[in-house]
Amino acid sequence: MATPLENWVEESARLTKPDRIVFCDGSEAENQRIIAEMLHNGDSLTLNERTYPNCYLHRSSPNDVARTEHLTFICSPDKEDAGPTNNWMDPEGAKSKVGALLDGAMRGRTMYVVPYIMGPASSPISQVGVEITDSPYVVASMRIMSRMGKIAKDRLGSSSDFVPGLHSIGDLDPLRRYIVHFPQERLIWSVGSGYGGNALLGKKCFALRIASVMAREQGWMAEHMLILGLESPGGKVTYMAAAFPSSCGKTNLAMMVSALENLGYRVWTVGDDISWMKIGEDGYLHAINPEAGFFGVAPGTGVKTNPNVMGAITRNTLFTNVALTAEREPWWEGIDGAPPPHIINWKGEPWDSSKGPAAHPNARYTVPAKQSPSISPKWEAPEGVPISAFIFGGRRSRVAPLVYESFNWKHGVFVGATMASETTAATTGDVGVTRRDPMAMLPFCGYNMADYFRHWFEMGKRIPHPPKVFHVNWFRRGADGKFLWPGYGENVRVLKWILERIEGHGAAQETRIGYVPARNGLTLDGLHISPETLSNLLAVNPEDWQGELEDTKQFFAKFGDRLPQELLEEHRRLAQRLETAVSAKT
Ligand code: SAT
Ligand code: MN
Repeated sequence: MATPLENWVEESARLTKPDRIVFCDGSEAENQRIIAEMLHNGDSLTLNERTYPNCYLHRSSPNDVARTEHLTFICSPDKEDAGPTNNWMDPEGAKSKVGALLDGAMRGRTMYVVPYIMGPASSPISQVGVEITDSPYVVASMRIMSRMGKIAKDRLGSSSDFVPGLHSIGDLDPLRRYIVHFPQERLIWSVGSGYGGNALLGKKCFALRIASVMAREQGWMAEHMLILGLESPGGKVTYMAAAFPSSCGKTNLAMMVSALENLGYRVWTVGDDISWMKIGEDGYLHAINPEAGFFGVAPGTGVKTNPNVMGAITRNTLFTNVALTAEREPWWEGIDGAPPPHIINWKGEPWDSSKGPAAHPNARYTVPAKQSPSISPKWEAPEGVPISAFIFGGRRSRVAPLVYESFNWKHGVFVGATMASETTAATTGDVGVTRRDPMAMLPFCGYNMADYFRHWFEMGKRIPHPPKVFHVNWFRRGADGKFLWPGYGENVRVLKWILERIEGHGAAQETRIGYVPARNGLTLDGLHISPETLSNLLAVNPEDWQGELEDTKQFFAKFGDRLPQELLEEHRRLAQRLETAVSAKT
């Protein structure tokens, strides 16, 4: 009898009509064939074999360089279940509309069947997915980003317990591009894009949108969070998970070289983008990183900002839309040093600075996680790592202080639900516009976010030792428009304070919005920062927060009656605290 996987492959082949079908085993020999196919297609090339062994540059179509949120849909039978923050199509309508684009889409092409595990192969928290794709670049990327091939096929056996994802690059025309999710069937269809989160279906589509639905049903959490371990003097490691929107420094924070290494503080990387968490027998939330690689933003990455990744990406790495030097090495803005002569830009054209950036602002590297010198010895622990803190954050030029701690879990959920950030190049659209992005999940929650907030409150009741909840902002600017905080490796000073708060001895000062570090709360040895800058960094300006209150009120109103009352209560409490602050001043 045919297995559920075989049936689905046959059904997909009947629809997309490929010339041939290849079942991927994940072997090195197969990888070489896939790479040969990429090179043959003419959109990829081999990098300097001496300095960048087994590294390749892939150039995407210039109209296909980032996730396209406006073309991403949640197809639940009831529109209300997708909620006001998601695009919705009814499942049947989506099947016929997107089905028509997939019909015959693989004619003349090879269909690759890519079984993969999200999470360590032996972890009970891990899940199996299968992606069908006609893009060899996607196959090569999935091999880095997940445990792909035989290992996944073996775990699946003849079971129907996998998330199917059908992907075709179609004709790459944005007018015929759709990324659609069927949460009820746990099915993903994607057509018309070969880029990142649109095409590597294990990542945002499965590990966040579909998994968030599964997590709510089954009592766990699928979050857009990095996972790091902070080692303190004596060798104890405390794990924290942090949610920032795309391209706000999750990878750099997770892989940081600590500025306080001489004091015994060091950061270990468990994951840089996604966290799946279940309540462990010890009463803590245990997190695994479902991914096996990092799909990080290249521009701005250099020896100063992320030395660990710079050491990792010199081998077995796939670069996308970076520039190329005459030495056939990858290049981008923010990599160390002045641009060498004769650069070829991300579109493959000779470059000079009059032509805009040489690398696309959303250019990426795809690198196996295990190549990072900072990788945690626990990164593949089947039971995951116990999480002591959640850290929310975003890019805010104003308003949000460097760090603050919420009063309790309920307030912490409010802090996450009211998060906002200035938009980046990770998604198409305007850059630098402040938007509400609750828990950094706005583009990634597979169901109504009102229900998602409810799920957070429910989890809070069920976790015996819930993480403490913090908010950080590395991006606050002074009156001169310059960043107030140096960021990168110096961020460990904030992590150290968070650790001390977890342990119950960090010096803090209560403000209207939560606790901020007391005057001498942050360890600032070796950092030149004036007392005035520090007080600007930590300032809570009641007038600014009045504006936040108004904005979050409007945001919450979108959800109508479905919004948990707890959020409105927290909103009222904050309003009251701010009112006393404003009237005390006048
Ligand atoms: O393109 S991805 O969605 O994988 C990257 C990101 O937006 O975080
Ligand atoms: Mn992300």
